[in-house]
Amino acid sequence: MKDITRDGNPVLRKQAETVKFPLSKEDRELGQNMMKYLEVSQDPEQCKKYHLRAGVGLAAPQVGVSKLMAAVLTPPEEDGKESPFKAIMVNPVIVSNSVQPAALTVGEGCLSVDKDIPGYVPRSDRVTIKYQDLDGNEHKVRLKHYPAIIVQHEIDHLHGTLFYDHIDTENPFSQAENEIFID
Ligand code: 4LI
Ligand code: NI
Repeated sequence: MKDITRDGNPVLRKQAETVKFPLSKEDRELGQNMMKYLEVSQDPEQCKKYHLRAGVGLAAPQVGVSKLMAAVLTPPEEDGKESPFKAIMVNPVIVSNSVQPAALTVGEGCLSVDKDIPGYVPRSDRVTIKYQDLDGNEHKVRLKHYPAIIVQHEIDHLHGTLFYDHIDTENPFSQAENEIFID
C-alpha cells in the first residue's frame, strides 16, 4: 500500500472496471487496505514512521488496480459543524450535482502528483452519490463542501482524470460566477 502510482503511470489515465459481487477476497482486502492507508497517513506518528503523505481520499488506480473502488476519510473538524465522511465506495457514481460551483481556497493536492500545481479546481459544491459497500449494500448520500470535493476528486481518478486537468491553464486562479471557496 506504500507504493502509490505516480503521474505518468498509464493506469491513472484508464477508465476503471466495474467490480462484481460477491467480492473476491482480493477486492475486499483492496478496499480495506485503501482505508487503512488513509487512517495511518492521518496519524502524525505513523505517517512519519512509514514516510507517507497524508490523504483524505484514495482510489484503486492509485495503488495500481484499475477497478471502480475508492476510499474516503475526512478527519473530524475542530468545530464539529460538518459531519465527517468515511466510506469504502465500490462502483460509485455521481447521480446529481449542484449548479453551485466550489473550490478549495488553497488548491488541491494528490498522492499521485508529487509537485504542487497551483490553481483553483472548479467543482460542484454538493453532490449526490450512489455506491455499494464491501457487502454489496447500496448507499445513496448527499455531500457538501469539503467531503463533496474529495469524492469528486476520487471519482475522477476512476475515469482517468487528474485534478489539474480542471485548472484553467491560461488563468489558474480564474473564478466561476458565484463560486464559493472552502478552506
Ligand atoms: C496531515 C494529517 C493546504 C495545501 C491545504 C494532513 C491529516 C493544499 C489544503 C492531512 C490543500 C490530514 C489535502 C487535498 C488539499 C494543497 C487528498 C492535509 C490531508 C490536507 C489532505 C483529495 C484534494 C485530497 C487543504 C496544493 C492527497 N487534500 N489538501 N487537497 N491532510 N489534505 N485533496 N489541498 N495545495 N489529497 O494541496 O487527499 S481532494 Cl487529513
Ligand atoms: Ni488524487
